[in-house]
Amino acid sequence: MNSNVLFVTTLLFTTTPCLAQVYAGYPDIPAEAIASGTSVINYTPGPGVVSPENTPSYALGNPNDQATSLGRGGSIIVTMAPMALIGDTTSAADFYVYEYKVYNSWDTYVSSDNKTWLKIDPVSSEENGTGTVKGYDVDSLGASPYPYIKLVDTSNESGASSAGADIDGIVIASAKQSAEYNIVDTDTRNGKVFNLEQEKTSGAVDVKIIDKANGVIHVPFTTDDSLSPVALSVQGNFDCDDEKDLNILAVRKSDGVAVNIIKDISGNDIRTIDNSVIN
Ligand SMILES: [Ca+2]
Ligand SMILES: [Ca+2]
Ligand SMILES: [Ca+2]
Repeated sequence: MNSNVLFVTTLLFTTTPCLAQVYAGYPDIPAEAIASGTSVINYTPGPGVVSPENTPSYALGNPNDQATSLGRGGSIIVTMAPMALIGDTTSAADFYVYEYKVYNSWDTYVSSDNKTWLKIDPVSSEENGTGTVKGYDVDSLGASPYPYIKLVDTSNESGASSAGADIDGIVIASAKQSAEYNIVDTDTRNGKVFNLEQEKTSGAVDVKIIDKANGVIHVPFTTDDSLSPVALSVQGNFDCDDEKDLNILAVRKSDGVAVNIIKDISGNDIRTIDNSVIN
């Protein structure tokens, strides 16, 4: 009896943290993030939004207290390539929008082709002093993958450089790969598999990380056909933290020079070595 109770307690403590994704300050979400916005397809701010709040890339990646303001009636279209949003086959939210500071309203749409847009209403909304997090369930719309998400300000707020909804990040909890890849090299570390790969159509280069539970994230190195990837090495402590860092060797197509590009597993640049100037 006692050992059963102990077992159940241990299980709860070891599994619960995996079910929540935490971004500093914001309300937690009951899901694991597997992708976030990787590129902005269109940004059309309303009047009066100026630098730095008109920086479209602030809406990409994980929420980090840097937000793109939409302005009155403004909009932004974001993709999460090489991933595409799909339903998780339940009524749980499949993606989350993080809006910074004082709440400003917006409408949310998804699209399979960047032409036909389906409006989607939130199934959850949490707010605190840092901002607002809304969750959206795409199973209610049908089963196709949605590579595009569009947000349109409805706040009617104008006159400030940060007017309108302030989009800090879009976090995807259910997604699949939207593209085909050639795998160039592979490495393993601490039970994770790291594959250096190139997308067949666009030439985009990334490192795909597969964890023990077959969870997948992609760390982009280029979004275009500018590199020929050669080799991958996964190592620690390039930037003196405990995270593993990714070192790829690639040939830069513009001048044929071999470069080492080193990023952390969140995709942040650490160092690039141009081998034509290193003897
Ligand atoms: Ca769902
Ligand atoms: Ca706001
Ligand atoms: Ca941000």
